[in-house]
Amino acid sequence: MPGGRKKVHSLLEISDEVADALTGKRPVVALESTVIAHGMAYPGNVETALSIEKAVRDAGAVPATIGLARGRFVVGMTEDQVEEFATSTGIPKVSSRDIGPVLAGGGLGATTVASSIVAADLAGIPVFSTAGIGGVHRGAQQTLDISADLVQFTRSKVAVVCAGAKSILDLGLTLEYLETLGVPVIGYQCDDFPAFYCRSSGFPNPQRMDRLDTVAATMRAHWAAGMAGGALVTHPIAEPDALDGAQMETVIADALDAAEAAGVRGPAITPYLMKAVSQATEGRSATANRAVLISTARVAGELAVAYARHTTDAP
Ligand code: PSU
Ligand code: MN
Repeated sequence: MPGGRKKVHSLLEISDEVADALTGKRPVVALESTVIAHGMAYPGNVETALSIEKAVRDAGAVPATIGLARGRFVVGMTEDQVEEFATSTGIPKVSSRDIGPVLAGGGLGATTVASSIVAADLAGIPVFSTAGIGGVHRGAQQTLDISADLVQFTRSKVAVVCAGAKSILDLGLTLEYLETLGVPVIGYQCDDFPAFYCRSSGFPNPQRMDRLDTVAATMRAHWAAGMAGGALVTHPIAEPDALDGAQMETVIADALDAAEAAGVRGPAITPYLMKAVSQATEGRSATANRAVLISTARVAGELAVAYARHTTDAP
């Protein structure tokens, strides 16, 4: 569409640092803001968000934390903006379907994985990092509650680095659905699809790759073949930070019962369960959450570096 790019750019408020890196074809990692606004309590959320950014920098890439404000996607939040998202109450959680309404309304919006990769794709950032993606919820056979994150993976050309998804979800069904959607799922230096706080979900990753150069080459090949969407790159939480799978199962089962009794549904369910799990583990899950956010961001930074090198080296 003639003029289409211009329209796209008018929706982006890109920080100078991120814009410079993109112009110079240097590595950038996109980051979400739902985890800041809804995933953790203040002031830990600010400290964690800044530590995530530091992990990306330490790996040699530029972090671009994404949110919605003033009718545009902010790509590369300042520390003040991170503080604003961390402290303001009532910031809506924005998934794919909410992007248009919140852009038009002009208010703040916390981006989920789904809406963050929309912005990353528009900005030309090929790598995104999150600790846990949304997925197929337990009981989805009845509720049809399937995160729009999964569907958005078929629309945005962004590699999503994560430590799998939380076992509050049905991870077996999540992997089945990713297969149906044609999304490559790659274990980086791991056999099993990780379960966020826990190193393994018990389900194997369909692919395992031990070098990020191979992952970068796979992304390029996927896109060269005309695939519209992205890929999922999983890497587990480090052994010393990991929580015990069997113990977490009990905690999660209790949290799911409590959510049902309280009638919590829809977009509110993920934040509700995360809070309940954190309380039940007396903060141990929150500590693990911070650790896995940071370790995932480091891998994403390294992948962005490998991808930028691979792109530059390409004939
Ligand atoms: N999982 C987490 N922490 C989070 C989320 C998921 O461990 O904060 C957030 C992410 O932003 C993810 C979203 O994209 O929840 C998924 O929500 P839903 O299932 O409503 O699509
Ligand atoms: Mn849902």
